[in-house]
Order: sequence, then C-alpha cells, then structure tokens
Amino acid sequence: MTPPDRPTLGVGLIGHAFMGAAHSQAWRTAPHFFDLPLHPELTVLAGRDRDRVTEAAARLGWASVETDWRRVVERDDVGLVDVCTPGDTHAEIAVAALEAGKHVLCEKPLANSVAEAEVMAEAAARAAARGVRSMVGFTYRRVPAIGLARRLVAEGRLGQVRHVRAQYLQDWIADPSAPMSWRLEKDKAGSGALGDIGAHVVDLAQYVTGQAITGVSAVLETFVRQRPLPASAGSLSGVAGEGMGEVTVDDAALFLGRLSGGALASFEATRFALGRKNAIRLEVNGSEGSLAFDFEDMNVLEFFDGTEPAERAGFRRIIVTEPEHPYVAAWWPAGHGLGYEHGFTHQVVDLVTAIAKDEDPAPSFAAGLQVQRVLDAVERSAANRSTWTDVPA
Ligand code: SOE
Repeated sequence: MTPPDRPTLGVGLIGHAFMGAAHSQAWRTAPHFFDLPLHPELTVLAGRDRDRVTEAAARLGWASVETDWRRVVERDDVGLVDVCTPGDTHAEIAVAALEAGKHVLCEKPLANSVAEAEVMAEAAARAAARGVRSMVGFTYRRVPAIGLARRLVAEGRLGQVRHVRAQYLQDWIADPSAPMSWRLEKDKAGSGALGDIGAHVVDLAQYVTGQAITGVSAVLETFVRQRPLPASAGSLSGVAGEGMGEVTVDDAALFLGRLSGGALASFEATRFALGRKNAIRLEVNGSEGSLAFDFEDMNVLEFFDGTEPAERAGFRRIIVTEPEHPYVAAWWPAGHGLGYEHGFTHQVVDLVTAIAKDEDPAPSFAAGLQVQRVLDAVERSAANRSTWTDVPA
C-alpha cells in the first residue's frame, strides 16, 4: 500500500536472473523498513522469454511483464529503469532510458569498454541537467562495515593512508567441469574476474580511502580455456550439457596500483580461490591506524588504533550492528546483523532519496567510467607484460 502522502515511482526492471532477483528484493523491501520520500512500485519486469519472465514476475512481485526492454523505456508508468542484464546491453538500454527521461540504476561494471562507458557518462550528464538521475550498482559500498570504514578514514583515525590490500576471492568455477556461462564470454561480459568482481574492489578501495587509482601493473590469467556448454542456466554457472565452449575472459586478475594520495595498493580478483566463497577482503594501513574487513564476516570491522599505548593496542573487532552504524537503525534491534541482500536495499534507499531531493546519487556513471578506465589500464598493462600503465584522469 502506498502511504497517502507519498508520490510513487514506477520501476521497470530489465533482467530476472541473479541480479534481477536481488534488485527485486530490494525494491520490495526498502519501503517496509525505510521511510522513503517516494514509494517504489514494482511496475514491470522485462525478459526475452515470455513464459520465463511471467514466472519470474509472479515469484519476485512484479505487476506486469514485457518481452522487449524498449517497451519498458517507453511506458508512461515507468519512472526508473533498473538494468540487470549482461554488460553488452548496458549502454544501449541505459542511454535509451535516460533519453526517454527515466532515471537509471545500472549494474556494475558500468559497461564492457571505456568507449561505451564514456557514451553512458555523457548521456547521464545531459540527463542530469534535466533532473534525470543515474547510478551504477557498486552495492558493497552499502555494507554498514564498509560505510564505517570510510567514516574512520575520513575522520582521520587512520592518519595518512600508506597501504591498501584488496581481494575479491570466489571459487565457483575452480572445478574445470563447471559449465560455460555469459560471465565467461568476453562479448557479453567484457572481461572475467577483473570486471565481475575486481571492479567491486577497485570501487571499494577508492571509496574507503577517498583516493583514486592513478596507475597499475597487472597480470591476468585464464586457467581453464574450454568448458562444457550448459544444459540449463543456473544462478551462476548452471548444469553441464553436451559439447565444449571457449572461455574468452580472464579467470584471475592481480595488479599493483598507486593511489592519488600517495598510498600503494594491491588487488586480487579470482574465481579459483577454492574454499573462498565471497571473500571481499580489504585492509588499509595508515600512519595512525589500520582497518580490515572480510565480507565472509560482513558484520565485523577490525580496527587497530595506533595511538593507543603499545601494551594495550591491538586489533579490535567492531560488531557493526548498532543503530549508530550506517543504515543499521532501520533494521533489527541492535546486535542482530545484516546479510548479502541488505546492500541492495540500501542502494535503492540512497537512489530514491537522491531522486526526491533532486540531487545526483553516488556512485554516478562518471564514477563507473573512472572504474572502467582502471579496468582498461589493467588489461593494457597485462597485455604489455605488466608494464606500468597510467589510468587517464
Ligand atoms: C558473480 O561473480 C557475482 O554474482 C558478481 O557478478 C556480483 O557482482 C557479486 O556481488 C557476487 O558475485
């Protein structure tokens, strides 16, 4: 039920696989826990196959379906288009939606190339001049412990940041018999572990420190170059069928980086870290303190206060479940903890709030473009056998 005093925002979601389901959950849940200035309505879900999209819409709570995303962009009852398709379609859909005057939320990475991301960022800037807003979905920024980490750095509790150690470790294709999926095809995904999960830690390192990556030296590797074709799609890699397909993206990306404030950083993104399921690890060392985060223990932030007397100093585990922590007050009584899906809900809350205030939400498409430039510099460096490669400003 829409609160009587609240204008509505009709949402059209394109795509209903893993990310589509996560975004649906966020749109459904946000108004039940947060006092939103606009009431989101789950107006329409789009997917190419009518039977599948109809089933998904019923399961995920959408009022209607379309089998062509262009219809979503044209509909008068849609005010915001949420893009949850593979990367090869982001630019076309997002630019069409912005030009039609719809606000846009687009999954990460923003695009499959710098050229596409530039077109998107230009369209976003033109649209913003008309009050039409856009945001790229670097969801993990909205984990409360990450918000707290950024706050501690901004308050100077770490002093001068010297080191960032960032890893995103998964293992869902460590088994060579795991089948092909669109995430393993360059045409559809742009890159492999680099863009899919490396993009998240690039964003997090920059978000938490407030510093931009200015240059990189990188290696990329594809360990398994052929995989069974899928018999059926699953939420990530599906069920193996007949025949083999070519893996055309990286399985792992490792790189060193320099940050604009003088810090040195290392990055690792892989889907071959057996036993590591969704380990986003970030450690920051400064002149006055350090902090450490691991998404596999996502309600905890470790903090070392280097100003404490040495005899008592030590990493402390801050359980990030208190109303004083970012986003937490809206949820459960203190101490009860959040999970993977809450970041998506916080993303929707921040986006809707910015739209209502007529402000540009963050991260903008321009921020998505900057991450794309880092990913591109990583690929160029790796192709040139780790030659140091500046990231264009
Ligand atoms: C697969 O590696 C994936 O679903 C990513 O695409 C998401 O961005 C990440 O949140 C979880 O893992």
